[in-house]
Amino acid sequence: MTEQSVLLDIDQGIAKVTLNRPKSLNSFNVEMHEQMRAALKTIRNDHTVRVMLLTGNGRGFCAGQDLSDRNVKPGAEAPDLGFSIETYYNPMLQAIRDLPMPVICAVNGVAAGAGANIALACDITLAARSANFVQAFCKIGLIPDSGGTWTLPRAVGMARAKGLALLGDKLSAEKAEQWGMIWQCVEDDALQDEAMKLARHFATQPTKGLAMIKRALHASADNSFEEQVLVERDLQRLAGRTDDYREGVTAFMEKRAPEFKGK
Ligand code: T3D
Repeated sequence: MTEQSVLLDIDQGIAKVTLNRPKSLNSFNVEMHEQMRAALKTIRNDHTVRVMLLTGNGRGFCAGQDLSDRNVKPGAEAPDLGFSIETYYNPMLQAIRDLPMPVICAVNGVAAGAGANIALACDITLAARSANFVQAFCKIGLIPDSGGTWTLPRAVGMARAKGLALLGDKLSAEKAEQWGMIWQCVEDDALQDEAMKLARHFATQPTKGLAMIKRALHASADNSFEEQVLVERDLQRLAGRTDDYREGVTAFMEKRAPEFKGK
């Protein structure tokens, strides 16, 4: 039996997704894209899931597109990379971004090309101290995709985004944390435990409220202050109708820990 390229394990509200093509540093071929799409759909439709945790198997997190899947021999017709982006990468990034729950990424090793930008598209990104981030696209004549040209300048500012994208140098996990590109750099042997600890925390939190926090922050990227406070009004109205809001206030008044159900 062939090994699955994407492993999905759902347990106690936590959906753990492991990229599993370690020999090619978990780079994406079509089969892996299809398995990732199916995993994201399962997570979206499973109402027991309250947090997703994404990581990689082996010494890398993800090296982006599997370059051995591209025929660039002399005389071969140029591949339509726009088709690949439109069919696979963009829907994957959009699906991750739109998940109505926190998405944690545990970057266990090198994150290159689309792999780097997938990590940056997650909500809370932890990275092992030995991991690094590489906007490798410029080294093969491409441009950063998977949302990188949007995410990077917003995360680190234009000067650093240009440096990373135009030079394609490795950025250490430590510097990525210092630059505000990721949430936290942790010791290698603590990464999976720390990520799971966070996942367990989120699995007990007011999931609908957290999903609305994501929506509000995403919306803020292109809104004026005046527009954004209207988004806040609308989402707060919805948040105020959740069972978890009721439980949060009741628990506070009764001086006890809340028991959120994600509803
Ligand atoms: O095509 C489209 O659909 C458009 C969309 C594009 C999205 C993209 O992601 S484009 C960018 C593609 N990715 C890259 O350009 C990164 C290529 N990889 C590297 O630059 C380096 O491998 C790393 C910096 C990631 C890691 O370097 P290092 O020295 O730690 O490892 P290595 O020795 O280079 O790689 C280890 C193995 O993984 C090696 O195989 P081998 O020799 O042991 O059999 C290497 O060939 C393989 N590997 C690494 N990256 C890829 C890959 N195989 C296929 N595709 C890869 N992207």
